[in-house]
Amino acid sequence: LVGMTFEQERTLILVKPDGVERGLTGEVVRRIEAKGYRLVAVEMRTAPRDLLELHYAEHAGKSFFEPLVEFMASGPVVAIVAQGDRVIEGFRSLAGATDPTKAAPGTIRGDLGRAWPTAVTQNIVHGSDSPESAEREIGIWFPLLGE
Ligand code: RTP
Ligand code: MG
Repeated sequence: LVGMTFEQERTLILVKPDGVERGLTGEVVRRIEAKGYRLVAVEMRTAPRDLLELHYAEHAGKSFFEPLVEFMASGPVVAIVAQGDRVIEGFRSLAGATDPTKAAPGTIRGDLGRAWPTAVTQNIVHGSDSPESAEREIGIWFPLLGE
């Protein structure tokens, strides 16, 4: 392995209220671990609106912002910090496309996401989309988590 560098990254993953309600938390965690990523932190909680508005700040003003925050506050979520080699991109691959109808089979949203009666809003999981987002989101959900 001489000459190989391993980028140990961390990402913020959420099992959204639809995933928790449907009993899919274990399945999401299973896929994260089966891929070889490590769990650094796991916590179930019902997020207050102000935390969700911070988390989704980049979407403020968009048409789906209000329904999204409303939905995310509607029940408990499971917040996860996972670590591994290129885990940010890797978990986005595991999650699949935002719209469960378009998500490829083999992905969480493709295998488990329902096109009906839920909207795109309810797509089981969230995953940070860049190192900057991951650091920001981990700080929001787990402010006490060290390096
Ligand atoms: P996420 O942030 O949850 O990992 O999902 P994403 O990157 O694939 O999607 P993003 O564009 O960041 O949108 C965040 C969440 O907002 C909801 N959404 N609804 N047109 C719509 O109705 C719409 N677009 C996005 C989804 O819940 C999406 O995951
Ligand atoms: Mg996103």
